[in-house]
Amino acid sequence: MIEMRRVYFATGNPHKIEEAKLILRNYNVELAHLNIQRIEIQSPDLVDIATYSLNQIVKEFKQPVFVEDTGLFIDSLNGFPGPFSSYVFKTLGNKGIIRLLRGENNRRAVFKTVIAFKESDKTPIKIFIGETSGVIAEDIRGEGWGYDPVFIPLEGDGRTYAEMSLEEKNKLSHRFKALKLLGEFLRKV
Ligand code: ITT
Repeated sequence: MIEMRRVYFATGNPHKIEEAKLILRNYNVELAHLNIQRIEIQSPDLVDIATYSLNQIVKEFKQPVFVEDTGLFIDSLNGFPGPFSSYVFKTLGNKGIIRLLRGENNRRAVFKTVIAFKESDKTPIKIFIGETSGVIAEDIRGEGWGYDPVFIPLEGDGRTYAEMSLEEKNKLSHRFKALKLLGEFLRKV
C-alpha cells in the first residue's frame, strides 16, 4: 500500500482546498485544512506576504504546513490588482475589472501563486511559484469563484477557467504549477 503523508494547508478559502486536495493526491499527499486566523501584511511581493503569514502560523503549529498567496497581474494596469487581488475582488469585482479594461487592446494578464511551506520548526521555509498567462475576457463567462469567470488561460482553448471543469483547470492553473513543485519536493524529502 502506498503511504500518504499528511500536510496542512492554512487558508480561509474552501475553493483553494478543493483544488489542492485533488492535485496533491497524485503526489501521495493527504491534504488537511488548517483554518487559523492570521494577519495578512500588505506588500508588492507575494513572497513576502506568504512568508510573513507562514511565520505566524509555525509559532503555534508544528506539523508540515503551507500557505499560498495568489494575485492576478493585469499588464495594461501595470500589474494591478496583483497583491491586492482579494480586496479588489471584494470591492470592484469582475464587473469592475471588465469596466477598467473597456476599449483596451492589451488584455494580457498573469495569475501567480506563491506557496510557502515548512516541514517542521527545524527546517527553513521553502517557496514554490506557479504562473499561468492569459487574457481578460470581454464579459463574465461561466460559473466559477474569484476571477475565474474573466480569466482565459493562453494554454487553453479559449474558455475561461470558469467554463472549464475542475480537472481541466487543475491541469494548467497557476495553483497547479506551484503545487506540482511542492508535490515533487515532498517526494524527495
Ligand atoms: P487565503 O489568503 O485565506 O488563502 P484568499 O481568498 O484571501 O484566501 P488570496 O489572497 O490568495 O486568497 O486571493 C486573492 C484573490 O484572488 C481572492 O479574491 C481570490 O478570490 C482570487 N483568486 C485566487 N486564486 C484564484 C483562482 O484560482 N481563481 C480565481 N480567483 C482566484
